[in-house]
Amino acid sequence: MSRRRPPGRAQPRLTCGRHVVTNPHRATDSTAGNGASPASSAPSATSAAISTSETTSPSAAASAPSEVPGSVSPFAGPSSPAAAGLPAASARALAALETARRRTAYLTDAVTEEDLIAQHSRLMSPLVWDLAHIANQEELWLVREAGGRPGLRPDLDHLYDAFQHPRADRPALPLLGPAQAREYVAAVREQTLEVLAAADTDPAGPEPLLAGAFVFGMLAQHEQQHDETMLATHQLRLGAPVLDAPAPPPAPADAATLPREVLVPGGPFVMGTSDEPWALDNERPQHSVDVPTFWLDTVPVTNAAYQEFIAAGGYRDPQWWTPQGWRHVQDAGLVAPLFWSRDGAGWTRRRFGHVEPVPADEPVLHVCWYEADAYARWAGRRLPTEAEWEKAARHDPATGRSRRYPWGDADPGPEHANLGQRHLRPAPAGSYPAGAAPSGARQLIGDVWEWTSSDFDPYPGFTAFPYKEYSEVFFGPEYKVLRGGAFGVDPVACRGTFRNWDYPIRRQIFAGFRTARSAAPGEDGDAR
Ligand code: AVJ
Ligand code: FE
Repeated sequence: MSRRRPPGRAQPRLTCGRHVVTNPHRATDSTAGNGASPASSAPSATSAAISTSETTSPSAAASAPSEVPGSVSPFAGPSSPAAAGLPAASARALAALETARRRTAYLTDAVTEEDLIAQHSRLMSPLVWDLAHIANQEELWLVREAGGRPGLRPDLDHLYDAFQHPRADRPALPLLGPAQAREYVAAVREQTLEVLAAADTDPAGPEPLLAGAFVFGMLAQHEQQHDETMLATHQLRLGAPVLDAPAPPPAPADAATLPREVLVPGGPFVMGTSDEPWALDNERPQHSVDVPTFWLDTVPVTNAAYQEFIAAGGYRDPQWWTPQGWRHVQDAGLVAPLFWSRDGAGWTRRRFGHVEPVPADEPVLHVCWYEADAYARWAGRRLPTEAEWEKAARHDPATGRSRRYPWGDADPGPEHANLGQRHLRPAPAGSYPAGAAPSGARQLIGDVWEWTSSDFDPYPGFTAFPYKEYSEVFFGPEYKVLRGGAFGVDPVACRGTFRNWDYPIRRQIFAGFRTARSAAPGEDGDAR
């Protein structure tokens, strides 16, 4: 603690000390009544300062900042005074770091201290570990590496090094308690902002970590990825609901009449990226991949469709499963997606503390790769490869270019995709027509992560940057790739090239899938 500045001192730039803890949805959703307001959410100087930009009703002004128009993240704030005069890349980094921090505060302030320390599942860390890990990584990369400073608590590195302690062992470590972790988080951020204000983030600058503010963007993505992990911990946690958000809009009128599948004509496309400034090492470099003609589901597989697989005895018939999948389904006793329970002839699910009927038209969630793979085989189809998924999401046949997103190059807005934890569930299948790909496929970005058939492998020409432990140590057949992001993924950590990966048995992540099939001869649509 000795090198740390005393807590509570004035923040030179930003409102990042004691965080805004109210749910940002409350400003816009007067019907949200089930979120227990945490005791610590009393208005503070910080929330008052942020609410000054509000133009909404007095009741809203008392609770939380209103949404930034056009932003898909409800945690995005009005642009900070500190951003004035910063170069564009630095200002973008500042906004991304602040957005991540508001979400971190919301997720960790929503529960009691006891709950923060508890391990809600052996698959997950205690929330208080994620919280201090976020700060420790920020200290390592932004304060020490980017800032060239000595740092605040190098003595903590080993406790918060994910490679030294598996999740199941973390509760037994001498971790910082909730109050200490929050002080650490704030003290690191104070230094980060000083480093950012002084950094040369010129995109053409000589230092690859700083150019385009890459390392700041990397840490904003890191924090958001842990926010997603903490959201998964919230989903596993038992007890009364503490999070809330408005429901997504109902499906558009044409959802019921969409074609079952869309054609993606064969030929080469550009996979990965070499110029997206905050793309991580595993998305690089861009390279051409020849993808034969295939058909892809227009929308993700729904709960209704998945229930047909269950009702047809899919979990009891080895012909649909790979040998490892069949062994797993039996060893683990799988009979339905995680969080589902039988209710007479139907099913209910537990979702962030609410028990509710499984909605028929929502994309299925919380299935492992083995379940997705078995369903696809039962349906006479297969999972798409990672290259197929990315081609369907990015390739524009009119220009031959690969887009940043299915809808084009514009950053995601609320009309394009269900991202950012603006809702606490996937939107109905067929939603977001404005986010459709040129092929007509919808919801490739947002809603549910989509399992692909592919192992997590490096692209040709891959170089680890800035450290092997982000991607390289995970390459190989043990992990399957997921694409597209889910409702709890922030747009800073989601794009057409973004790659996620996990073990094929994992179900606590927000994963679903869609299926594909190779075109039959004559069904070519081949552009060559
Ligand atoms: C990319 C989601 C698999 O959570 O293990 C977080 C992201 N890397 N801290 C993970 C990550 C380091 C990673 N995934
Ligand atoms: Fe991490």
